[in-house]
Amino acid sequence: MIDLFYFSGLPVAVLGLGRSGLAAARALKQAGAEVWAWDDNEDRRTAAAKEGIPLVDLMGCNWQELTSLVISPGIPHLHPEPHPVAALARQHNCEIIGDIELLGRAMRNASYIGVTGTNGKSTTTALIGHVLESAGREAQVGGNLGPPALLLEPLDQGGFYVLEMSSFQLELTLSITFDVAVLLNVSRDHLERHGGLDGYIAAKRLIFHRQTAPRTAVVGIDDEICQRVCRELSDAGEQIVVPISGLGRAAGGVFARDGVLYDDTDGREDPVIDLRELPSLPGSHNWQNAAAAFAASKAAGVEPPVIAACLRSYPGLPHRQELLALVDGVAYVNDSKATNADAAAKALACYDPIYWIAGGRAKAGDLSTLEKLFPRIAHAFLIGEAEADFARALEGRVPATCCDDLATALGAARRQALADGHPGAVVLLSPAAASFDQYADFEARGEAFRGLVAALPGERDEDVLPGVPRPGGRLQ
Ligand code: UMA
Repeated sequence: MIDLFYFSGLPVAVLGLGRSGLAAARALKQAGAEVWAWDDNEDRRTAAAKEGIPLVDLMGCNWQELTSLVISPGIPHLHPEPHPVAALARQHNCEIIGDIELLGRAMRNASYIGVTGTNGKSTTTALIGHVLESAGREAQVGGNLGPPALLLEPLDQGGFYVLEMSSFQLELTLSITFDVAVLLNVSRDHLERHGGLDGYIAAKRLIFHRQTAPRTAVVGIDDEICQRVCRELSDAGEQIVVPISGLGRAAGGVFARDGVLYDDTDGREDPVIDLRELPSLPGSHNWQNAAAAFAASKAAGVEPPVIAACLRSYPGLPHRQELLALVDGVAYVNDSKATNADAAAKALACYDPIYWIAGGRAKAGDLSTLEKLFPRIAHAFLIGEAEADFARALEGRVPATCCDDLATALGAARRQALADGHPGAVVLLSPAAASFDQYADFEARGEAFRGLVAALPGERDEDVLPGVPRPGGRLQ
């Protein structure tokens, strides 16, 4: 746990006692701060009180005494409307910060690598952490992918915090200047929390805040928004800018062409590794993640051949195109992390034929961006609040069945895949929707799927280790 010594003896408000907020309240209490904690959910308050976290109703307290409100990233403080407690804080000139800001203020000598983007940030963060740790550097990996920042270990000079930064967290982090900042891609997501697309892009760009050379910006150029950001940063010339791509040449940067990773940062276009041989990084989206991890790790001082060896040994993350089992010749892939259409597109592009389980709580954007991939989908099995909308979007294009829940969908998908008997069939949970209508979060949804798949009858291919993608990655 991080020592928040600088708040010792001072009152600090904490709103939200979920994963990040509870860790913040504990760290503040341990540092001797006077914690005023609150959560709108009574169960969360009761759980916090049980472990001695002092509760104070922040709507009725004396704000003159407070200088800081530590707010959980999931709680709106600007859009669509500020939470009433955030509004009160602002009214009283009380700073509104997040748990990662608390980490930054405490650990001033360590280096910071931040990773953001709409999709791929967990994989890239984990990959950079894996490279640094395997290369013998001291590294702590957390943030949006968990563990929460304040549960990480303290680090001194020479140590690296590798942090996945959501747009919510970036808005609440004021004083970290990232030594290496990665922006992977931007597509429409969380727009309601940022007052629209421009606000979302502005939040993502905070990752480059105050960077000057030799600090490094690693920027994806596989979408138009990030291409523009990359151009603007290069023109401004403040920091070193390394463009990255999973789709083709990125002059002066790191890129994958036809699956082979090249390093052109020294203008030599050195081939690094054939990414098609890496089972845990299937698809061009993962090649972009690998390019970003390569560029970031090189900027952090790791030698290219060492990075290549570490990419080879990367084991992959749960809930991201995670192959769970091969039963009676049908593969079951858990991609519960795909909470929007753009993320689902990445997985849909990797398999054929697909028995697709999708749905949940719909987000901004619709399935029209997936149209090119429809021919790969043999049948869709729809769940959750979005099922009627998704069924309408697929009508006449992809056979679809409304199944309400995951267990029913899995059963139906399995029966259909077995009846069709196509080689290479994949039952893919890649919901293109949030989980909150039926589950606590995407992890709970993925774990539920894992449990259901584990209980399937049939003959299993024991070469497929749960949690480790199958050699070859692509199952087609
Ligand atoms: N709460 C209130 N009032 C409200 C809303 C919420 O009191 O009006 C309380 C809830 O009752 C709950 C707490 O706030 O107790 C939840 O706070 P939170 O939503 O910020 O969740 P945490 O458990 O603290 O998890 C957060 C991140 N969640 C979000 O950003 C929504 C987690 O990212 C992150 O892993 C964790 O901190 C540790 O750093 C998850 C996520 O979904 C994975 N992130 C989004 C994404 O990836 O798209 C950004």
